[in-house]
Amino acid sequence: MVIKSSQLETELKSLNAKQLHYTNFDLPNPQNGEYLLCVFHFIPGKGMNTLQAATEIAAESSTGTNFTVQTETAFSHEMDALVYQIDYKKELVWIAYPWRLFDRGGNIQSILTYVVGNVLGMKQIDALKLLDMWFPPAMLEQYDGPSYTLDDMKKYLGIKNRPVLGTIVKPKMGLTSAEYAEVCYDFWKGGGDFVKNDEPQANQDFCPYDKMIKYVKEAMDKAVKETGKKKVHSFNVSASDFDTMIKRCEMIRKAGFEKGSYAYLIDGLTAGWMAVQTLRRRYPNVFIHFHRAMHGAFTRPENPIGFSVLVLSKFARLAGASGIHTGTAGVGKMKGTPKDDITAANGILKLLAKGHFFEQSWSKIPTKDKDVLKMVREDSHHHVILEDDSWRGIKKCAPIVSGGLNPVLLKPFIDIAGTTDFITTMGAGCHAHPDGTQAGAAALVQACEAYQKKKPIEKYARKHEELRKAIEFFSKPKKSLKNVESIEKTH
Ligand code: CAP
Ligand code: MG
Ligand code: MG
Ligand code: MG
Repeated sequence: MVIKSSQLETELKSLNAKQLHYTNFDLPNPQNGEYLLCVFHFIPGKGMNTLQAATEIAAESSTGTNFTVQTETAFSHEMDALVYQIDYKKELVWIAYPWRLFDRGGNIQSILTYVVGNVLGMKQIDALKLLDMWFPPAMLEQYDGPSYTLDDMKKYLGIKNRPVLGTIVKPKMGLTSAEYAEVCYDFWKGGGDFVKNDEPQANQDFCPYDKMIKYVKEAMDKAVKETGKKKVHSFNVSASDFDTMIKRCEMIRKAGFEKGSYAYLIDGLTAGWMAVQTLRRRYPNVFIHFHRAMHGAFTRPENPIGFSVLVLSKFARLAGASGIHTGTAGVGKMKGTPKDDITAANGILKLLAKGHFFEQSWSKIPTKDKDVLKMVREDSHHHVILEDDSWRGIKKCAPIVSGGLNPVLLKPFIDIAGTTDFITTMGAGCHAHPDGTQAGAAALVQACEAYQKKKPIEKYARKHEELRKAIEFFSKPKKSLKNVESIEKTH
């Protein structure tokens, strides 16, 4: 029996008959497997107290609307979402969603349409931000989760105990297909592992998609031959429609790239979750790279309406993305904090992970199952898990760390993240190097070598020219912003 504060007692008495259907502070065990659990930062709109507003949100995000309707049935009320916990001081509300509400067979779009759908636009709230959620094991089984993982990519590349070192071709747009491929070759020749299309790359007339694929293949073959190392390219397959997306995937597959040497990048928020899940289901042997462009509209810390980086990342893992950008914890150019970005990275890497509020096990871990408990313990030491036991749970999803990083910032980020189990992609951090892309790639490789040898990069740079120049260039204080303002004033 939950001890109810006097404020809660008062608010319970203020509920109308409809609102009373959408609350239950005496749920015997919210984690009994029946419910998807969500916790929101919650501020009621004017004219309503917290519980009144919260039950309105629970209604609209499950079975209800703004009036009781004559067509309700005993069974429809079994599907009511339930407000089951409130922290008035921290302005937090917990809502339990009967997971039979959702489309069967594992559909992320269906969940999002409920829990962060209409409700984000309702008058009854001034703040509604989904901070964390907990998936019951029986629900996890309905969802695909990742298939081709970072472990597979590292095995293909022959990498152990270090991040996959990547870049994004820059300028972001405007290179011809051949110029684009040149940059790929230079990065791979310089020692880099992984090149991605930038998030807007598509079939622009100055860089036709089929030519881009053809020249990248030639660049990759040349670089592999000259370096003796495997390379990967992540192609942006986001498109206007399903058929065009599949056509792009097939063009890549038929261009002669061997399994493991290519990934499919999808702008998961602007292209949509259907695209993400389609790629996962059609191409289980390909790394599905989720770029999160547009996420800031929902996740920025100052946004009162939306969802957290952790929530977005957990949904990406559930949908089966092999990796998703999780931010640089403020080390790079994007807003972010360790609390937001590192919690998200851990939340999608581990088999058992502490979120902002819930501890999520991504596998059925019955208390007596000693194998799985052993795996959980091994997992915390980053051993490869779920390789043979993927039936037991949802495989890992790789943090992809990008946005304003450069070789000087590699170790600072690893120190904050506490893991090297990620892909890093540095755009300007490579191509702005004074000696160009090959030197930029070499500087990144050298910064990683220094980390692995536990040597300060300044010391390691004494014998590594490219790294020395990178430190000089990227450590220079940026031109002060006031010059920019003064230029703007003169226009
Ligand atoms: C990085 C990037 C990535 C952002 C995405 C860009 O380029 O290619 O899209 O990192 O942000 O276009 O800005 P730079 P996030 O390396 O030149 O910054 O990873 O936070 O989703
Ligand atoms: Mg009910
Ligand atoms: Mg409606
Ligand atoms: Mg980009």
